[in-house]
Amino acid sequence: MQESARVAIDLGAESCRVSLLRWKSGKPSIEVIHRIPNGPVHHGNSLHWPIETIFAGLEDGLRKAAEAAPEGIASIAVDSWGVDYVRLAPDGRVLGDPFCYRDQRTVATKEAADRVIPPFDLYQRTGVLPLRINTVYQLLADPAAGIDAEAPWVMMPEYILYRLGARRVSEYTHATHTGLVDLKTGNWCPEVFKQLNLSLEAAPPIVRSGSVVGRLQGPLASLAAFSKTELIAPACHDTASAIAGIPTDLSSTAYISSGTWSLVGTLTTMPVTTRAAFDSGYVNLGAATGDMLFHSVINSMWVLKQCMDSWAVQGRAWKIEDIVQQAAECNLSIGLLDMDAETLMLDTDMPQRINRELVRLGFDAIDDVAGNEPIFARTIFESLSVRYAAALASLEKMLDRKLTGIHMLGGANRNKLLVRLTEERTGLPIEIGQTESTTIGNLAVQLAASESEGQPIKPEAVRQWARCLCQG
Ligand code: LRH
Repeated sequence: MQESARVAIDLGAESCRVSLLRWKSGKPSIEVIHRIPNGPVHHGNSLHWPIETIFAGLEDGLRKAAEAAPEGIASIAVDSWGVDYVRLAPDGRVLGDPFCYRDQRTVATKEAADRVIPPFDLYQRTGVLPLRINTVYQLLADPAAGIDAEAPWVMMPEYILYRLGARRVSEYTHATHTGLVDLKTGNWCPEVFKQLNLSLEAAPPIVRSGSVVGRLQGPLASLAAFSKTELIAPACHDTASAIAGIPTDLSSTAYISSGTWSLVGTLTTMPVTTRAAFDSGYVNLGAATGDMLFHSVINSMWVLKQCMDSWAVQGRAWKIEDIVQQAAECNLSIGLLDMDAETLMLDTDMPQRINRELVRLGFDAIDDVAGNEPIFARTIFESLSVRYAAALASLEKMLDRKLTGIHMLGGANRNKLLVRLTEERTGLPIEIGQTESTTIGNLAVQLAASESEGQPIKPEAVRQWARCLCQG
């Protein structure tokens, strides 16, 4: 009998993908069967995710997958960017489009929370750097937006699973990014909920990566390929999935997962919550395989994508490959940006934001006219590589460990210029990993979960499946 297929859904801030794994003569073949463009949308002054459009697109993708896999689909798992969530009405429907983490509503709630729990205290308890985008500050902002603070919530990928028929859960790796999980117990931290006056009852129960959380239900379940389909919580945080998709040992290697954000760090066996780690901007997040992701969260391709969107509106559209190539050729270095600047995290008018930042830092502004776009791109890549190098230098110091190389994955892998600049600035060789490492990690966890028969997934099993899928 032919082995069953599997589906990995990866929600990205720029595109959502439905990928299908099939087995051909015992060899894996993974195909992105459907892609839905994505991006935050404005509702008046606030920024949201178009959840119904996303879900309808995913249903189309699942129908395509069912058609392409007559052998049957054993499981579906969903991951996404971290921190965003959906609030539910008593009948299980969504209470409006979920907020996007970039919305500015959390500026005030973070300041208020910091007055109740000093950021370093919260860091020591949860391992999470108090980033404005974190779920904790968003939950606190809901009442001001007229949202019932007692309404149950569920993170985005777990919501998609829930809507497909799963129970409401919060997967461990993803839960750790909320800023509400106790490092010691791996469960919600009741003291933090209490101190911040957040409802613990509204939070879903935490489950391990690789938990079977239900069976596909609803109209799609009537399709033959979906007659026995389980719903699995993979590492629902996409970065944790991407790291689970790396088949090699990371003990002396750093990772850079580069996309809308760049995550620069390594795996650690124990959390590191020293003052130095806090000051260097390092977070401790759950990994699918039991250890911790210890990395810096750096604003990244968002800045270029926002510039490109704004140029496109003015009839100056660029393809990413072309702008990267021309940026590599233009040797003009105008200045270096502080990639952590709050203004570069926001949307709209990015070229002007960049120029204001350059001037603030004592550099010349770049004339925002046709032909100068590669100079903007070059400035962003130069600044990113400098930021990567600084993050890795502090990592070596904190862990007292010499790094021997960098494993780079994600969209920017196609960006030879950024790879070259990073090698130059860090002095470390870069091994280019899989562009779709998140999908590989998602599928590897599904496969490990299916053979673990309800027991916790084994790290070696995840690595073995990742190796198998990478070779396919
Ligand atoms: C990358 C990512 C990252 C988070 C950010 C919100 O997609 O999940 O790990 O910090 O989105």
